[in-house]
Amino acid sequence: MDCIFCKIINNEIPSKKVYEDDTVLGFHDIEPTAPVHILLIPKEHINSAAEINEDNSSVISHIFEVAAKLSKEFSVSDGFRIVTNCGDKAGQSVKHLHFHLLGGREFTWPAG
Ligand code: DGP
Repeated sequence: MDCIFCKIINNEIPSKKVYEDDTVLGFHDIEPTAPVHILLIPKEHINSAAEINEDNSSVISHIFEVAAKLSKEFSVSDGFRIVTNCGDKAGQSVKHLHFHLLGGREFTWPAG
């Protein structure tokens, strides 16, 4: 499968990793939109949030545990946003489930 994030997981493409364990990888986004912009991905290839199900969902809670830990490490725990774009209409450009952990600036709501 020609997936850029699977290649990052397999070290075929370099990335600036900030977290790694058996099931989750965290690395800096190549096009940051905030002072802290980390991508958290399951190592298992899941196309998007639309494909989370009872067989693969345990990694999602783990990703949120990692996000909370990283928010403290990167000193943004007092205000951060976690975003997953799902599908073309929502602007998902990489078809491997990922959560943007954004912090270090003010955020408006509702998001555009
Ligand atoms: P989305 O638009 O929600 O699918 O977000 C995809 C993000 O992935 C986007 O913010 C840019 C980032 N990205 C794409 N290719 C690479 C890459 O090769 N390395 C890194 N670190 N980030 C990437």
